[in-house]
Amino acid sequence: MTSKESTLRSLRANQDLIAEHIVDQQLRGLNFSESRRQVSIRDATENIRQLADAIELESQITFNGYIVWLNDVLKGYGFDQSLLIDHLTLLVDYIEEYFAEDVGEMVRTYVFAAIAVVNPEGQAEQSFLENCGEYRDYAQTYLLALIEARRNDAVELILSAVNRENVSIEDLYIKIFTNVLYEIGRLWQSQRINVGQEHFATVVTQYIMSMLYEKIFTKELKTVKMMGVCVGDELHEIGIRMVCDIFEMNNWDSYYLGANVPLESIIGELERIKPQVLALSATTAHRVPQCIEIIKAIKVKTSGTKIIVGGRPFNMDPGLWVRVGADGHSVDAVGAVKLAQRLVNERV
Ligand code: B12
Repeated sequence: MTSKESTLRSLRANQDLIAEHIVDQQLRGLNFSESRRQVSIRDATENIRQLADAIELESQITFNGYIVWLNDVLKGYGFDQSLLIDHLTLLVDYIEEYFAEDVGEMVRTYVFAAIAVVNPEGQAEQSFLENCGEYRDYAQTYLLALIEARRNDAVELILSAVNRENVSIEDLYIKIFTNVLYEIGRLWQSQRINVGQEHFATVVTQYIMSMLYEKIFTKELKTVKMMGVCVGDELHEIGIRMVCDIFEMNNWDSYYLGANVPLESIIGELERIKPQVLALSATTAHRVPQCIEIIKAIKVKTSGTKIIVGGRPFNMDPGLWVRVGADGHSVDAVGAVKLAQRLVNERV
């Protein structure tokens, strides 16, 4: 067995035990209720799961991203960074003491590299609206309307931008909506807005996307088809919906399946619709191992469909798409269309 295999086996088989041990070490002498202890054990188990996923994917970058994110979340709750560092150090100490030497070494490497990138001030200070370019004012006004629950203002702003100011749907999706939603996530992560505000922003954005459908879907005859779906139990579906819409606008017939589609149904739909390209989307690194399973199964059952992947973990770790067995990756929806076109042309 390789070091990677034995580390994965050790972490996955013992995650509850390890989590319980480090939480008890960390809470020793403090006055914590049993229910609070159980919540801490659940959170610690999640950290071990994320570590194991990163080791499986050979992606230090996604584990670093997770720890930086966790640090910001804890900071939002008023916890000092030392809490997280102590927690991670206890994890390494425990693994080194009770598991094989190569397992301890691998865990130490991943965990200490992640600790090294955690910034004491938190990483969440730069606004995503900085990436909006000439659309910064629209994005700022839209964000504020969403946060203040002014739905009609938000809708009117965007419809007027598209219908009267000629803002293209590509720019609206990628420069305005994507950055505003990332910013919503950042504000939620640092406890500056609540879950309700985040959900409201999502729903209003989806509502406006539906209002634009007559501009996206035309009756033209199209010769190439693509299908878009989220992997496994990934619920973040707006990114892949944007990808499908942009394909549709670029003379592809798009089949948007959304989230929570069982593997057998994906395969069934591939056999029925026969798209040239399948676009898989993952937002949380935790779902990337499921992506590997899906790609493996599809390549066995169907042939000829090119599989492209995208979403947060693939944008963070530029080599990840190769390790999951995909045919390509692009950071956004416009790039996805160019990539798919290239892959389809390569086949002929
Ligand atoms: C809206 C939202 C939700 C909604 C999703 C609703 C829906 N119907 O989609 C709900 C409430 C369900 C949700 C739930 C959760 N969320 Co959430 N969510 C978000 C938020 C704010 C926006 C997501 C979004 O729509 N982004 C905009 C789209 C357009 O961006 P995108 O997906 O990256 O897509 C672009 C590219 O990546 C690319 N692309 C996407 N897919 C593909 C595919 C291909 C093939 C290609 C080529 C390109 C491509 O194209 C798109 C644009 O061009 C993000 C913040 C963020 N940074 O994204 C957090 C965020 C992703 N969520 C987060 C978390 C933690 C969660 C939960 C775990 C919370 C919880 N405790 O329950 C759950 C997990 C649910 C699950 N099982 O998946 C974290 C993830 C942190 C991490 N370390 O992984 C984030 C980053 C928030 C944060 N900053 O803390 N969430």
